[in-house]
Amino acid sequence: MTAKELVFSGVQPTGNLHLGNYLGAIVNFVKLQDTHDCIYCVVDLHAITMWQDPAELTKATREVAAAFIAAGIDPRTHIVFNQSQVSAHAELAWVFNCVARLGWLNRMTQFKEKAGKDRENASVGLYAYPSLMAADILVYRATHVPVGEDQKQHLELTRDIAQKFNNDFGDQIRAQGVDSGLFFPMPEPLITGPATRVMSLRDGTKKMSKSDPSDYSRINLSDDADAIAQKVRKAKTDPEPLPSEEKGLETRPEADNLVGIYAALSGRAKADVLREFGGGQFSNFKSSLVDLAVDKLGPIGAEMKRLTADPGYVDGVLSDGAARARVLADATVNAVKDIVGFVRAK
Ligand code: AQP
Repeated sequence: MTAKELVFSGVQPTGNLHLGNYLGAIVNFVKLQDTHDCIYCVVDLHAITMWQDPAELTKATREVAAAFIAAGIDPRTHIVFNQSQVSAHAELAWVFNCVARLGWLNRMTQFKEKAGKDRENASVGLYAYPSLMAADILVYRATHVPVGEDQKQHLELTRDIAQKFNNDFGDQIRAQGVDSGLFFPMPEPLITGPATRVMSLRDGTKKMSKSDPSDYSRINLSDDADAIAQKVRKAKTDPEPLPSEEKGLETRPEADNLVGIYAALSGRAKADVLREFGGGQFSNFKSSLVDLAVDKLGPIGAEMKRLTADPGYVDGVLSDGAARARVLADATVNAVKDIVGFVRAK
């Protein structure tokens, strides 16, 4: 790792942390700890872009932090905190609201999906969400951002904002001693790992999501063995046996998803999984998938339960992480204030 490489990513405390969040994001967070300095954030400011019950928000914030730790993130070597404790995120987001263009935000598919038909009634925060996400990343001048595929467009917007800021304020940035004029780096999305897009267990064409009204659509990290077994058994399939080759999954989204989940959890390639289960009935495959999922997720769920039973410990981790994050983030915001021309006490 070069000294300049820094990883940042976040997860929203909106309840129902699921297998998609785990395989698409958290598994990669854990791996990157060995090669990078990492900052992992529970993005509570993002969560309130849609209504959150305050008591549930507090609980979900602790639950995401517990999931990070239970999955293997070390909050002493790296930084784990919740976003609202570091006000620099919101301050930089305001500057970025003034850098980003309406046309850019109008193209964001996540806003369109989440606002749905009742756009007029969506919060301004939901619309401006990508500016805040850009601030989360750039306030640490992070270079690498591990995310699921659904966040690709927001990452592109983050790069556009970084570039426009660097262009708009090039002279001032150079006057600050940054000869290249690149005050903000162009952060790279890391959309890698075993399952960048895990689909709903009820509909293989829809992303597994926290907000799906059916709990049977997802495996939650807090699910016990019985719940995992029931959900996998009830997962939608088709009447055909499993194919023996990967191309046989092309027109079978539900089968493809379950095989993908099995492959991701077992660290094997899909083709290899099909060599073992191809030609067989779904019921046998599902039994093996239940055993595997319980084996892999059970200990994480149990550790999350243990940690959330001690909110004092979790809150301590978050406030310690926030204190360390604040030092880094405040330095960036102070430099931005100087670049933009804001008067501040020195
Ligand atoms: N289905 C998924 N497959 C792979 N990765 C996923 N991620 C989310 N869903 C999947 C990744 O998980 C990280 C944290 O997501 P988030 O909580 O910040 O936001 P989200 O994408 O809005 O999560 P949900 O579950 O889809 O929530 P709702 O229902 O509110 O839309 C991100 O890196 C994301 O890519």
